[in-house]
Amino acid sequence: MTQLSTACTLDCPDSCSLEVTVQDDAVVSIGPGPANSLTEGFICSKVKRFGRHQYGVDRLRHPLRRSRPKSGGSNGSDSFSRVSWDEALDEIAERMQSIRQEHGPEAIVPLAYGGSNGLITQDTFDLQLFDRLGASRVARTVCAAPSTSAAVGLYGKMAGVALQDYEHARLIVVWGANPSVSGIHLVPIIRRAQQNGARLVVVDPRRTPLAKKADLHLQPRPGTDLVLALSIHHALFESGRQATSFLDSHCRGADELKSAAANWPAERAAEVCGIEAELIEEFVELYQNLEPAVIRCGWGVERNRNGGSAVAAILALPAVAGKFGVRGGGYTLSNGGAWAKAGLNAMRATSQSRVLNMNRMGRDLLELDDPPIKMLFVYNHNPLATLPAQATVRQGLEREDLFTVVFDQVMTDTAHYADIVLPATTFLEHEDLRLSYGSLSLQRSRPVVSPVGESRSNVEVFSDLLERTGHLKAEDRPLTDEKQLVSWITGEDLQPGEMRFPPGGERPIQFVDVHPATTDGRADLFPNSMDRESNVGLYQYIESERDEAHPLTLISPATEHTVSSTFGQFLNKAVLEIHPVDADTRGITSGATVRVFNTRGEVLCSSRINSDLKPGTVLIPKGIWARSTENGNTSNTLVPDSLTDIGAGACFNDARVQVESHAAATEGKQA
Ligand SMILES: Nc1nc2c(c(=O)[nH]1)N[C@H]1C(S)=C(S)[C@@H](COP(=O)(O)OP(=O)(O)OC[C@H]3O[C@@H](n4cnc5c(=O)[nH]c(N)nc54)[C@H](O)[C@@H]3O)O[C@H]1N2
Ligand SMILES: Nc1nc2c(c(=O)[nH]1)N[C@H]1C(S)=C(S)[C@@H](COP(=O)(O)OP(=O)(O)OC[C@H]3O[C@@H](n4cnc5c(=O)[nH]c(N)nc54)[C@H](O)[C@@H]3O)O[C@H]1N2
Ligand SMILES: [Mo]
Repeated sequence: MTQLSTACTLDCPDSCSLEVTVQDDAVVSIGPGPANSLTEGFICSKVKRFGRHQYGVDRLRHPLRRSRPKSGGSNGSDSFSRVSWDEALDEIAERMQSIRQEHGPEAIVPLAYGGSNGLITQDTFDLQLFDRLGASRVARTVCAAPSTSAAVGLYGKMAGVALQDYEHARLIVVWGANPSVSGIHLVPIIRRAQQNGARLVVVDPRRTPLAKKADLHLQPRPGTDLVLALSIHHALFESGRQATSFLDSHCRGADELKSAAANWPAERAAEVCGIEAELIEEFVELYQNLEPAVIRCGWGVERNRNGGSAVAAILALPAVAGKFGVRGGGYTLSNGGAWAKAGLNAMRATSQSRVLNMNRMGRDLLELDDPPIKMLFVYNHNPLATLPAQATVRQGLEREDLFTVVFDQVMTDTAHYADIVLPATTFLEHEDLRLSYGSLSLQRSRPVVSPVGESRSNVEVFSDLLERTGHLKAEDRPLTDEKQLVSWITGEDLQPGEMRFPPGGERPIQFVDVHPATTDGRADLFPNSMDRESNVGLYQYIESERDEAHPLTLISPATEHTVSSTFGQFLNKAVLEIHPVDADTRGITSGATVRVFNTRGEVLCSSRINSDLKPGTVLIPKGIWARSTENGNTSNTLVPDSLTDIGAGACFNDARVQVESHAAATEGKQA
């Protein structure tokens, strides 16, 4: 048995360092490694059990070619037959050439998101291939697009407070984040801070595990955070408690923010948010008086029509209240931007081809002309499970005249609609470099075992396709060796088990060690670019229309069982969570099969009554697969493909639905 150090690349802020025990070229066990101080000697149960993903029945072991039509319930592995890599890649390369000739290069669309990929398996030879072909480009907006707009606009993506430094805070605000599942290493740090006397505030429409431990829980209606944040600004400005000297010397745009906030005195805000005005005042008192104070802004805030403005208003709070400049004070969102000046090499694209928003991919597959999409190359992504407007995505994938390649580790819901399926390696079988967006670290992830079956890495496959399409250049060749690619990107040898930190260090203090990367180095509390991008203007609240037929708001946050849709193959039945009051009025009992519906479609699944939800809000988890519901539809069937105010992001938590017991629905139809 050997123990090998590596790092987890899955889409999670924590980026754990790992120790993998290997015997006879197989993974025996996976545990925490010592390198990343955030890992603190424990890892999540999903990665501990990664072996079942690596060696499970759903793992793809060789290339497959479709042998039956896509539509008409042809779903299933029996629609495919095994082919060799050469046959598969030749066919793909030929199709690329012929589609390019007949329809133009933009008829080819690379569909990737890459949340669980590092600097080796995303935006290297894949980027070169599609760039040199002149394929359409895809805006990766399914996550973090509105938050990124806000973080760039206000602070030029300044590095955030290190999660380890939350231990120094006297006040911790967890706003629209659920670290108990989505980044578990923050939880013991918060617990220790609380033991040392820190206060905890949680802002979330449901009573999350941390909300249960909080001193104050604000439970706003989904999508109303903008109003809540502005009312806090208003209270600070109105009572003269804003940090005037900090605003004068380090910020711009405070006056514009102040006047937008003036629309939201606590009483009016409380009504829109569905919370008591006294609770807003209590928040203001805590935030004003306690120091250091830190806000962990999560991604639950951004996924609605007000998402961009809401994140911006939250990120502006530490500036207005004067919370920067001390260890454990300020905010944390994504720390990805901390690496901007780290001197890492990257492959670059030059093509000016059209850009498609992935949140509209279903619509684009069905409607786009000039040219229509003729080839979809899916990798690092499971669009049928994770994109909005699922019915249109599925209809698009069903097009017989669309040539679809799905390159994945397992037979995903999307892969069932492929013409060619290619088996991919996992992070235990290939090289990667993980830039963490939570802990401030760059780590090397490396193959600890040989690939399962005939699976190949992204670098192997995309460089091979460059070769087959005649686009591989002489200077590319050395870098097709993944180890050389690692050295080229890092500019030195980063060994497995080592850590590298960005210029501001592992635990930077905001406005001391790191500063806004805006043009004048000031925080911009009212970025004009954001104001221009929004139809209504920055910090202007967009009310949701009343929809009597669909009065409930569906949210679909992360759960402990999956990482996005990864590991969804292991889930049994998905459940809809509903508040007892909403269940009662609909005659729904716990465990009953329910029909959750709106004009986009319906989900049939089991139900669970949960008083932790805010009444009027229901929940179906993110990332479930078709097999987990009665009718194969998941939350994304009900999610609109409307876009956020700023950043063109997805509105996952802005779906309006109705719920009825399935028994009632069937009786209704019979009557
Ligand atoms: N186990 C696990 N970990 C993950 C992931 C996973 O799928 N599973 N996904 C990873 C990825 S891709 C991401 S982006 C992060 C996301 O991690 P988080 O930032 O935690 O985001 P979400 O899980 O989307 O939602 C967080 C919370 O926002 C609440 N929420 C929903 N709507 C609103 C709203 O309008 N306002 C407020 N204030 N709260 C709201 C939800 O109830 C939820 O508790 O986690 C990463 N980590
Ligand atoms: N309803 C709802 N939907 C959501 C969300 C929500 O809150 N609600 N959240 C959204 C968020 S935050 C995100 S980030 C997206 C993520 O959505 P996706 O980008 O679709 O992420 P995953 O579902 O993890 O799918 C990634 C796929 O890539 C494969 N893969 C991993 N590594 C490699 C590799 O090296 N090579 C190849 N070829 N394949 C690889 C994995 O096996 C997996 O099937 O989902 C979004 N979808
Ligand atoms: Mo995400």
